[in-house]
Amino acid sequence: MPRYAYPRPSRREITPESLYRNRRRFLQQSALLGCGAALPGLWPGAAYAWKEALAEAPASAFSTDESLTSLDDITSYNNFYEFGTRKRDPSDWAHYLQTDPWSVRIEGEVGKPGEFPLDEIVRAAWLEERIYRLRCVEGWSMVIPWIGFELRELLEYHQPTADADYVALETLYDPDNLRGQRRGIIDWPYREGLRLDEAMHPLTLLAVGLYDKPMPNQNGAPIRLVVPWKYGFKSIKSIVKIRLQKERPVSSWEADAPEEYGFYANVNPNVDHPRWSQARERRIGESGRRETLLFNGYEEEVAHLYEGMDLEEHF
Ligand SMILES: Nc1nc2c(c(=O)[nH]1)N[C@H]1C(S)=C(S)[C@@H](COP(=O)(O)O)O[C@H]1N2
Ligand SMILES: [Mo]
Repeated sequence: MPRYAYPRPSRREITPESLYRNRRRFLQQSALLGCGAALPGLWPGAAYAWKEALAEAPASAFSTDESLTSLDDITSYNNFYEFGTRKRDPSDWAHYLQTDPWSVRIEGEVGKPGEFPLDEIVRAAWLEERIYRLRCVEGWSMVIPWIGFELRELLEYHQPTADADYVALETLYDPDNLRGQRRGIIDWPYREGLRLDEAMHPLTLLAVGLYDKPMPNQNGAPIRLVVPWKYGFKSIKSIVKIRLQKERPVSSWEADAPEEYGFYANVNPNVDHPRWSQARERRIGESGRRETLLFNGYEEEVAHLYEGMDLEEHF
């Protein structure tokens, strides 16, 4: 596992034990609050307490100072093929996505597999002060103030085994409500994958909100991945399953068009997509184009993950 030479946004080292203790403490607290009238304003219903607190999330040390894309653009120009392939389809149809109840299952090469309700996962992260706000360029088109916690916190809790080399993630499959899944746009459910060291990098977030709100449905409610140094499609939405495994997973886009979409998908101005140049990009809401930066500007933080690899071959 590589060493991280830069400041970590998290305040404390988290052991699985302390995470567990906090889960238990939080559950006790919730139970107390649930049966009394304690602090009604602060805890409007224990199940939703974390949603009310998102505005207080402190800034990540990795945030850019680029100006933010408007909430309106962030929520009306989306890729979420579960609702159709047009940019407006997600804002038109994502209200059908059922996000409550929601749980995330962790399985495969882990010492402690299991499925936890989303509320429990997020509230445990809140208690440990591990929720923060990362302002970064997403999908090379928008600058979004995400709110979330490091994927590695969740993975560490479940104790990856020595054979856990890769992480495979899956989106909800629910064709009754996700109308795009009634058509064979891709092989559903949407799948993505990361190498374990990429998944354990502190920049890799599980985001549960943006601006001061819980995640809008069209952006991948209630929990989605954010991998700031990769192209947008790696950031899988509405995650229900995370599997650790020995073999490299095949992502949906790779399965669909392997010559166009590689497993790594690192933002790289020097490697063109077969049908277009990737040297320049346009921010939504801006008129001109700008030079694309290697690893989306996070070269210092992530380049060591790919030392010795030919990035034209492993695109
Ligand atoms: N489940 C799922 N996740 C997905 C997609 C999708 O179609 N389905 N599209 C991807 C692509 S191509 C991009 S660019 C980003 C867009 O995220 P945004 O709409 O929040 O900007 O989500 C990614 N995650
Ligand atoms: Mo994308």
